[in-house]
Amino acid sequence: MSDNNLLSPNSAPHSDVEAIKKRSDYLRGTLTESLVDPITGSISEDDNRLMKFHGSYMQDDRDVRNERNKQKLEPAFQFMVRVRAAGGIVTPEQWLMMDRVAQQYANGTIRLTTRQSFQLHGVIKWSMKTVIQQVNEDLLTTLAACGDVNRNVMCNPNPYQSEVHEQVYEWAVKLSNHLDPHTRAYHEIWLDEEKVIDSLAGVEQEPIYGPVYLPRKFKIGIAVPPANEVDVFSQDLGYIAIHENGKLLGFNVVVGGGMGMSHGDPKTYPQVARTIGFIKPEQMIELGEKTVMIQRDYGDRAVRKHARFKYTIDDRGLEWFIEELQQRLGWKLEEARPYTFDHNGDRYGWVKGSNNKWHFTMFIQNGRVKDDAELQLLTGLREIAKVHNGDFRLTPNQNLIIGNVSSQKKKKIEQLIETYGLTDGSALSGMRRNSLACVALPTCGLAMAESERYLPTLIDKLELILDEAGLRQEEIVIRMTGCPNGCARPMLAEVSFIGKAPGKYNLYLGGGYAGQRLNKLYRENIGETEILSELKLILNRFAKEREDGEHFGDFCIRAGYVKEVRDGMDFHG
Ligand code: SRM
Ligand code: SF4
Repeated sequence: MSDNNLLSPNSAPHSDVEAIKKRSDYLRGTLTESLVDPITGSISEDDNRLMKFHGSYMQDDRDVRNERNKQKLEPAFQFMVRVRAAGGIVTPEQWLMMDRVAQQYANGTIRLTTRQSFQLHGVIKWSMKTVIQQVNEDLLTTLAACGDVNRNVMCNPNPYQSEVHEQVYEWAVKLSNHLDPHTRAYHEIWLDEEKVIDSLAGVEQEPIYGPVYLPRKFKIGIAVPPANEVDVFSQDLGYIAIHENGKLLGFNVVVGGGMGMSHGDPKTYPQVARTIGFIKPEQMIELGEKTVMIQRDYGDRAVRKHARFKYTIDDRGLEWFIEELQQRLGWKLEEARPYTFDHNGDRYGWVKGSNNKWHFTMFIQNGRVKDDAELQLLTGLREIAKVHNGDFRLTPNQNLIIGNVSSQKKKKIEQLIETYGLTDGSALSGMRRNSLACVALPTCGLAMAESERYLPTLIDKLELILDEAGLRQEEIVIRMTGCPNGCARPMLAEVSFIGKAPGKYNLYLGGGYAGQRLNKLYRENIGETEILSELKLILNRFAKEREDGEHFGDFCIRAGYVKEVRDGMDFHG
């Protein structure tokens, strides 16, 4: 237990970021000036910290970093822009806007993220204002897509399956709106709104966050059993919809999940969220608000690595949290209700919804929407968006649902799907259909190894092993990240790779198929040859010795490859 965390936030020494937030005047800093500075494509470190709250990160193209350095040029500075919509649902017009902006101002690709948001890469500083204005004109936002606030609220991406799914989505939107920051800085800096409030005189307020916002990012996801696409146990705060006979009864609440850790630092670890009780639907917003405020007041503001809500809970205890929460709410949670999860992957292909509309879930490799010699994905989706009058739904598995297609439009959309070779995943291996990779190189400044650019070719090779073992259709959840921050939630996969150095990964096994259990380190710092030989042995044995219906992650534990991890604090042990 860290002593730091038990001090009140005001008495502990604060990290530099806390000071930057404090003097930023509700996230203004000197961003306006930095953005027009013609001398450099970068912005100051202080402004870069604030920029995150506005939905963007300064990056540089790491593929050309050394070369530019040799030529004594400044790094190829560029910005990543994250665009969010609760539950990842957007209109065809919004899709077309993203497509247009990606081509005109970014690197010509759209990235669908693991939290149902969009990312654009390669935007130069001087285009940032235009990009953010265009995003807002079409009623999407970048505000709070990053930064020490509540992030995009994730939600089961299939609201059409039943009325319960629709209601849950509506709650996700309400909660998301409720937790949005109130600062007008965003509107002033990006949307040219005049500064009408004198924030320094104390008139401007952040009723939930206060002037220094949260100690760290905060994440919420809502699952509708039996599906756990949102990986509810990875969230700081998760809601699990409890429904009976088509009626939403309420939510079980889970708290204190998170993925990020550092290699070789046992004080940092991934954690699965734990259940604290059941609430009625109309109580979910108040509970969300109070939970965020508890983290605001008790989260560690001294050590950012230790500032996530999972550490606040683990240090102080779940009982402490429940008591603090109930005291602030003025009411008690009921006992958690039974439910079961049976998968965290997407269900592909066409399905008719409860509203008689059609919905097509398509596989998008690692969420990257682009045109290349093999596949005109960006163009195909653009053509679909031009005729589609339903919606697009980004899934937590980096895939896309063409949602709410009317019977009249279905034929046309089917034709376009065929013309552009878009896939429902049925011709792919079960492993590829269940794969996730984070962005990593060349844009992510924290990447230690490739991820998005490497996992597809590694799977090509693993597929040869799967074919030989008769496991091609076996659904195996496989994930890769370029570093241990866990952006593709690899610690919850049945098999995962976490980057250590170029071409080297730690191999983890034994995660739960439905995202209910963390995996465990099996081999450290290995390259492709060793990865393939290790997995060949295990997959072959799995094919021969598995029990009926047994999933790969469960087998890895039963066969003794790794120990079961019940609590994140045992992840490294
Ligand atoms: Fe993430 C940081 C990409 C989901 C944990 N994440 C980053 C940054 C911004 C790198 C940076 O700080 O410089 C990455 C930008 C890369 C790039 O070039 O685009 C990045 N994270 C992503 C995305 C795009 C991965 C993807 O391939 O889809 C996801 C965007 C989500 C969104 O739309 O909001 C993304 N990141 C996640 C998730 C998964 C989730 O939220 O469900 C996690 C693990 C869950 C969690 O938070 O515990 C995650 N990202 C991190 C962390 C570790 C936080 C920690 O607790 O220590 C960092 C590093 C940090 O914050 O300092 C990070
Ligand atoms: Fe970057 Fe690491 Fe996140 Fe991958 S997991 S996007 S390498 S921060």
